[in-house]
Amino acid sequence: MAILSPYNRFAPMAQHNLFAALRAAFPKDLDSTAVETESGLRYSWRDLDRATAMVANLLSSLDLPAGSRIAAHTEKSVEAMVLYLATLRAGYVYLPLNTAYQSAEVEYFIGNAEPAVVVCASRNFGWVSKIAFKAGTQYVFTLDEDRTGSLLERAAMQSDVHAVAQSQANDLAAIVYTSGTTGRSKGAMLSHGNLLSNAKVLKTYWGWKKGDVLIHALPIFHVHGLFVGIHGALLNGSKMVWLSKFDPKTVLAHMAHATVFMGVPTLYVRLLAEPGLTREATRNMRLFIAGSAPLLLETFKEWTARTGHTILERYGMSETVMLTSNPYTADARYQQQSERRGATVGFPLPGVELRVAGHDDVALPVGEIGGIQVRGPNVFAGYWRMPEKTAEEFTADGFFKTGDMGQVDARGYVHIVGRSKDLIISGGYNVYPAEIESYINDMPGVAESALVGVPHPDFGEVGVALVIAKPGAQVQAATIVATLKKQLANFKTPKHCELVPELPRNAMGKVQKNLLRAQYQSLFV
Ligand code: MLC
Ligand code: AMP
Repeated sequence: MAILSPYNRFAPMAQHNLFAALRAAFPKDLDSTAVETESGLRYSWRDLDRATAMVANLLSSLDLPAGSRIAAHTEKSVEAMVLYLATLRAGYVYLPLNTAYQSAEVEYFIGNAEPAVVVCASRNFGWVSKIAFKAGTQYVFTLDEDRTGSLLERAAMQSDVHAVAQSQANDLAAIVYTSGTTGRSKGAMLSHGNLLSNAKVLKTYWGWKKGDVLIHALPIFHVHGLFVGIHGALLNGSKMVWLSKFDPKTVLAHMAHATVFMGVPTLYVRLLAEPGLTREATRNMRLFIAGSAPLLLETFKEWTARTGHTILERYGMSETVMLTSNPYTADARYQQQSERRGATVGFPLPGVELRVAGHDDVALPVGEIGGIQVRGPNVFAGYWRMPEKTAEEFTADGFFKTGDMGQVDARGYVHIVGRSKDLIISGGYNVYPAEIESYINDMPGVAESALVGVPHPDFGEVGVALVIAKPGAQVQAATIVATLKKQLANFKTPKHCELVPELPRNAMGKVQKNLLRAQYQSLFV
């Protein structure tokens, strides 16, 4: 029987730090390859361990208050992933920012989150540091794709041994900004417990196994590439083929020695345009996973016809990580259904309670359409410093209102049929119409505008802006687009802009966006 020393009378606190769990899953052979880049660089598991220790030691040496946010506005690189893992390791809170965001967007996020540390590309240091120091940030480091920058220079002076910070399951691990269901962008607060519970469920549900190799081709500013991809591979001790940017030919070339691929629907559409996508080219692959936006049934079917593989579609959100998934193998809860069905997002993941509810937040009968609401260990703690907004998005019995409309069919499959939130999902990126409209409305000569999403063969959905000019004003659509390009992330720029004499309105005077969507729906298809 173990005897506790009088100096150690309390049982050690359970460790809930997400990095500790990922580190524990590293394979025994630390010198084997953990990450391989498109340029042939190889990082061993030992490299990942040492590099995260050094960056974590650097962060720890800064004496930051507990709960400090570490913001990253950096291009995708293995070192950018190391920064994420080191932030977890040191017990701080990671704040990823898409590098497409321009100054007004970055100013909002940094002003709202007040990070203690900001890491950015050296070419952006001038304007990013100005914003950060104004918001009270203490340290701004640089990190570039070619493994240079002050972050790594400073980390190189640190020890490569670091004891992982002790974390509770409820401690914050990351804040992910999302347009949410209404209003300005909100920071979804995700805990170590949220992220780890979801990663563990997916490891089993998707049948991760020894020898799996993930092709990682998604950006790491958002939930899909940052959490689903990285946690999936690391928790399985699996190698990643790390591509800084999605390129269909490069992805195809790596399929011969990989087994798992994850992508937003646009990636599948672009791969299908490659004549090299064949059964032979995908022979070694075990699993193709799609999500972040609706996968068209025709893409799903064409993929099966071309490759013999059935895409597994799943559904998630920044606020909840993954919620539902088509089955990898038979799911005992649903009469051993093992079929991956196109145009559905499968079943609620183990531990996730999902209901389709009416206005009274009560579950509707099978087949009826209502708002999708969810509850579970993966659901976030709330929006950063927005208690009222958080309260609005939860029901009295603790379900989170996703803002997606759906139905559950008789076999238990969840179907997403639309959104109650005014949101456009373009190539897997969220575009919040109210934000774009406010920028257009502020332009000289503009009286009013409306942005609607219409079908697009490549991006799935894109924004179309309809603008009314003030009487007598000379406003050009091309000028509006060019001005937006300078002000906002490029993916938010409408793909079509048109001056119109009026907008259709209902009796209350509200713009009828459904009529506009119907009018412009064949513009690109
Ligand atoms: C680029 N452009 C886009 C765009 N991406 N426009 C609309 N929507 C997008 N998603 C713009 C470019 O700025 C350029 O404009 C023009 O379109 C053509 O660019 P491109 O070269 O074809 O784009 P590319 O760089 O190849 O990027 C396309 C892409 C990328 C699909 C690879 O958008 C991407 O990686 N998307 C994935 C997003 C993602 O990871 N989402 C997960 C969110 S998490 P111009 O005018 O400059 O020529 C989430 C939760 C969950 O949703 O469930 O997972
Ligand atoms: P985000 O706020 O970027 O996390 O985006 C989350 C939103 O993406 C969800 O609320 C859905 O509207 C959408 N989404 C994610 N996966 C799917 C999917 N498989 N099918 C349809 N929509 C999806």
